[in-house]
Amino acid sequence: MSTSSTSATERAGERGGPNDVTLFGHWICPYSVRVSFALAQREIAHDLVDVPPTAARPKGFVVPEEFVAHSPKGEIPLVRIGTEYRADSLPILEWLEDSRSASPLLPGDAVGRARVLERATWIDREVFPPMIGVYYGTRTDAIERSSAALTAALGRMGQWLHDGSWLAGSGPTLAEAVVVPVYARLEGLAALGFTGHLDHRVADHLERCRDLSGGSAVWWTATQTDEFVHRFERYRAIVAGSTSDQPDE
Ligand SMILES: N[C@@H](CCC(=O)N[C@@H](CS)C(=O)NCC(=O)O)C(=O)O
Repeated sequence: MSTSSTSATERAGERGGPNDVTLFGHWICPYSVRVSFALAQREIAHDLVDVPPTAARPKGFVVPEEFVAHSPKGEIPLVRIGTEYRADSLPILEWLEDSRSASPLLPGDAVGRARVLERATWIDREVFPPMIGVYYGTRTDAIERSSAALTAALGRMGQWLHDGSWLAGSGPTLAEAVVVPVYARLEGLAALGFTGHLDHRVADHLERCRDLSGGSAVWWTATQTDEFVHRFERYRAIVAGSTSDQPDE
């Protein structure tokens, strides 16, 4: 994903106004990528303040004071609109929907909205844990179990694509925002032990997502995939050489 940010002069609004939007995030964080996808897909001009996850911070990285002051758990993503802040990707995505009417990722009707949010939450609960299990896995059997669970979860998600091109409506929605970070790192996951084959509906959906403006804004380059893979290979090597099983974050 691009780490570029719009400059203050490109922003539609004045500092502190409703069009003054800043994302504190990082390309390697899948939760942050959900928000970047939504911002790009909806063409919401914003500043990006790069805050790598703790484990990915370069030596001497100084965490911005504004981030420390407003992120309740010290987690990315954090978004500021005007003078208000929100943390946690799913609440941020809903908040962005409520803050802007153009190019919505949530339907206007209550039933459609509930369906999108239910599916977005399902992906968060069922797809993300096995995905994280693949790259944080340090033992072959655990990685294989996570890989199988991720394949099964993506397969169940694929059933929503029986009747259409998108997960929860006639066009892309927040359900796509939530799953795109999984798709964008799939090659990296394969290098780290994900062996599943995608159902053809899911594979086609992945291609459609990549072609969206939001998708192309966050899709990983080969360099980003390599950095992700090397980071977790190093992590596995460290765990294999130590007595502790704990990640360093
Ligand atoms: N539930 C949160 C999870 C966010 C999260 O886990 N972010 C990680 C990075 S991917 C983080 O900031 N961890 C704290 C750290 O690295 O210090 C969300 O959906 O936004």
